[in-house]
Amino acid sequence: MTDDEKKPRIPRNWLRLILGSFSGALAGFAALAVAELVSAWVRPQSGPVIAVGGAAIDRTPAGVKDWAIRNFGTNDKLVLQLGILAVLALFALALGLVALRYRRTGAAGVLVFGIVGAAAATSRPDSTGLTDALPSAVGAAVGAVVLFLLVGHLTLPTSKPSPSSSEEGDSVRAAGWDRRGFVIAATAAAAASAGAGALGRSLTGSRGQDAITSRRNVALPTPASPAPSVPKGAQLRIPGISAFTTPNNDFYRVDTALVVPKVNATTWQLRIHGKGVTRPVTLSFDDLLQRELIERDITLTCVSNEVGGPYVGNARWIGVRLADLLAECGVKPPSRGGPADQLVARSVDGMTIGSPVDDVMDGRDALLAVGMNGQPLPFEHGFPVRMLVPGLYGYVSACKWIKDIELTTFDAYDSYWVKRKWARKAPIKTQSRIDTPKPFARPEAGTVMVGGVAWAQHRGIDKVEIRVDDGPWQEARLAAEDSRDTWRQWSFPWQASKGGHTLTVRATDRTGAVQTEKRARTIPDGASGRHSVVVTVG
Ligand SMILES: Nc1nc2c(c(=O)[nH]1)N[C@H]1C(S)=C(S)[C@@H](COP(=O)(O)O)O[C@H]1N2
Ligand SMILES: [Mo]
Repeated sequence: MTDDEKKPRIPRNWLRLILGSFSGALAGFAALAVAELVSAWVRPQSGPVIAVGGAAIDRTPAGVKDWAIRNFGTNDKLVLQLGILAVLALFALALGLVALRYRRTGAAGVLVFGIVGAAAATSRPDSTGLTDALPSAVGAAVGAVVLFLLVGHLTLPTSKPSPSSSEEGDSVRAAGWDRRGFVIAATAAAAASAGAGALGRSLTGSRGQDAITSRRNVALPTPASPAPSVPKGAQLRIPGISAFTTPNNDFYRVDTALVVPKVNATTWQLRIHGKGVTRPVTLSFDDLLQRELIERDITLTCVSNEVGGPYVGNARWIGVRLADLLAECGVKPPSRGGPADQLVARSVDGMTIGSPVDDVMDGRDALLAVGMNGQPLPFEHGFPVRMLVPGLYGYVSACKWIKDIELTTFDAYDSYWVKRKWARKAPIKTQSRIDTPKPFARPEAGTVMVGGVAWAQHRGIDKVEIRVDDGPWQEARLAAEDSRDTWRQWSFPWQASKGGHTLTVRATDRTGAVQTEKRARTIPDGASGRHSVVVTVG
């Protein structure tokens, strides 16, 4: 009796199926690992998962994108990439099974994925040419070969009986595979792929070193027009209230970039051109730093921020006044007879963001920002230069990693989000948020400090009111105002009685408009309605 007969064994057919799908998975792994290595050499953005992910983001309907941001927040990109990997894994397993029967077809199936990845990579807006196809193409070719070879060991001809037939040898041959050959080939493929993948990862990690060095070497000049210091009373000392100035690390991030662009400031350029630009220019980062810089506190808000949501932050920015620069280039706003009503900003990653020229040039502090809270812009927030226009949602004003400004018309061009059904123009809606108490908090009866923030950028906040349950609106105490371009804190000492209560907040801006109670979704031009919080007083 051999060992084989004593052990309960997986039926041979099943084992073969398992090994077949395992071969598919291994081929997929090899393809991705090799693609990772090649993309480290081409560009990290050219890898198949990043390219397909980017294409998926661009094709995601507005509603789904909003749902993803809502449910996954800044993790939306991780979830997307895991989703792509899961789909790939399923197909890889299936191709392995196909290859057991049809060896060439299975291997060719791997190539189809290479074509999809290559097509996605070369059609990305930031694609730098056909070399972007290489990671997917080379990866898929290697994956196809791996699958072909591995499955070869599982599909030995069964007709020829082995001359040196031990009992075990017979059973293995009869089932149609070469166990030793398979184990050796699979181990080699796995090890080589893991090595290629790890090498690719480490090369990608060390890429962008020039950009990192260029950021480290930035010395922000003292602004000619510094921001007045934040008034003492602007930051209330209430536990749980948002910091008046949001630290860079806590500042929300919303963008479509699966890989944060690392731009070298020393080679960065910004071109300004288009309709009515009588003196087009191309500026370097140093050109910008040598201009007169201004420093301003500006609160930025995302159009995808739901009522009570987290996508709003306030920072102290340093930058060049965009209106002055445009005027030097000969740009006139339409209100003064200029031919262009839209300013389209383009980023190095292919984003396009359109802002009304009239807003940019109406005297507000629209910036080409180079500094955020005393630091060069963090890479995540647009290093080396981004745009900001106080009073407009980010998707129509705040282009990060900017490289090009084109003057055109709203009739002639739809920017990225407008193509995806968001509004052409989107001033920030008057909003307020209760920061404390948190939803479902259980404060003790007595005085409970209610506090939060309210914003109506470029109009200013004049009043905040609180309503307890269905009671009357009661005025909250407003913190000192920093500027009408920033949010404003407020507090309300609530005499809380035992039981469940709903607190609701509303703000009034300086035009006298009261924050509407009409609920609107974020699409197409920002959420409206009133934030409320339910608490149980004990
Ligand atoms: N290049 C680029 N710039 C971009 C975006 C983007 O996806 N790509 N998103 C915009 C949106 S929708 C917002 S709300 C702000 C967010 O800026 P932050 O990530 O620095 O908070 O950036 C804007 N600028
Ligand atoms: Mo946004």
